[in-house]
Amino acid sequence: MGFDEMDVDSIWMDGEFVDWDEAQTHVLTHGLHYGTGVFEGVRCYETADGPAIFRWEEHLDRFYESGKPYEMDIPFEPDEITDATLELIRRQDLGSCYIRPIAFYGYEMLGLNPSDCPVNVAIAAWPWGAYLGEEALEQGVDVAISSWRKYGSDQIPTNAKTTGAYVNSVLASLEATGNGYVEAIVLNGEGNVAEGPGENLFLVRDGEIFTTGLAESILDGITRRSVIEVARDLGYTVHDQATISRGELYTADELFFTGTAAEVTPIRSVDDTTIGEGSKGPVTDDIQTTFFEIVEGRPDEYADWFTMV
Ligand code: PPE
Repeated sequence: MGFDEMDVDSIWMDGEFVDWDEAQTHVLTHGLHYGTGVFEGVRCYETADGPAIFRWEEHLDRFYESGKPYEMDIPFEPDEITDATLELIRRQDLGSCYIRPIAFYGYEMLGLNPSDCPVNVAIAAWPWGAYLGEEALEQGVDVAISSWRKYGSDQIPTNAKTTGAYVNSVLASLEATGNGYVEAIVLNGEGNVAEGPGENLFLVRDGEIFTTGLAESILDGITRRSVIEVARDLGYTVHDQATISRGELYTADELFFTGTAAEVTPIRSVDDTTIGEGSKGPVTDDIQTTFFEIVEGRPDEYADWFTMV
């Protein structure tokens, strides 16, 4: 669904709320030319006590940290970004929604060194349903190994959520969907599994859970961290710094993606090879069910994962 069809009218930009259509920038913006921006994707869930943002503090921390390698000082305090976000959700009367903060080097001059450019900051929020489709959450998705490798952290820091770096994900996504798959799995420079274009990856074997480690060229996903904790709370053994070879994917009992947008999405085939029974496996089901119970029910033991709107 395009933005035109959504009931949204405001964006917070550089300290003030502006009309959705007025949230514009110059075509000679540094970030547009060189991808020098950092962003976040955060979900707010409708709960019995009203909308609650899932793991806002963690996303906010990552937002500021993403700027560090680019020497980007975000010219607003975390409290200001928080207040703006809460107000943005309230004034648009949004319940469950997706929140997109972005900071980028702006308009002043071009040339690679952005030091003289201002840093612009914007926050938008809109309704966003299941990332890979409602059906994907139940049936699982068909994925293919991308011919595009994930860049290493010695090329572009993979723990920073940098706008320009997402061209790698765009290539993987175009290739996968062009070939009739829903999503890709991207290998790292060593040829081992990194992650999806916009998701982290989990593997289940003999009842134990594995997810690719932080040194495998992945984004340190906040859903990943949450799922690791939830799985351990459920009693599973979780290997959270695993190296997963390509071959292990095909013989896994279960595979699933995690991400803010993708939530917990089962993978039912890789390169046309059926994974497990070709449907959502029992461990994936357990974790997915618990994940949705937490984000929608906000139980006491996970209350500190939420920021009430
Ligand atoms: N890896 C990548 C490359 C990635 O982009 C995401 C999030 C994750 C892992 C999972 O991270 P986290 O959301 O903190 O659990 N991708 C975001 C952007 C998706 C988009 O299409 O845009 C997201 O899920 O919001």
